Amino acid sequence: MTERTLVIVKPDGVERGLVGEVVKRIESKGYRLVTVDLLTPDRATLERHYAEHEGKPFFRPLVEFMSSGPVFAMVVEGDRVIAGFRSLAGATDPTVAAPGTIRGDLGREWDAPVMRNLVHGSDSEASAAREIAIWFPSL
Ligand code: D4T
Repeated sequence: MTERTLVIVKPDGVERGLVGEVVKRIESKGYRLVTVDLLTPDRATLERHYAEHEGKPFFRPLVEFMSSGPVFAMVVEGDRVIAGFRSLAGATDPTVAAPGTIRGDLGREWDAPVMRNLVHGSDSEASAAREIAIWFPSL
């Protein structure tokens, strides 16, 4: 089943020069880039993107961190890519993410807290549709 998902290389990943590495893993797996953008997101965009976390203690720090520098956002297409990219990314917390995953291989323990986990990937079909509309409204 061909799906689309929103993937973001977060500010820590862009700053460390890991965009190419993340794209390489996505393309090597057979997924296709539909569109990409390098941008510093504004708070309003991030508040919409992370609306489900509003009110949680990490919400404000997360929005501040995500707006602190450029991110590399992309729409990725492929067979069951929503679950597939989350499996490439690994567990949310890089300190426990399995080796072989983006967060497990590249996440650094001393970069804690957990919001500095290099990448974002949509977690369901509904989230993917919602997030793609926020980041790429013309698609
Ligand atoms: P994203 O959404 O970035 O792909 O991450 P996950 O899907 O793996 O994790 P999430 O939605 O639960 O969290 C979103 C974002 O918030 C940061 N975070 C999360 C945090 O800073 N502290 C926390 O306790 C949690 C749970 C990391 C990812």
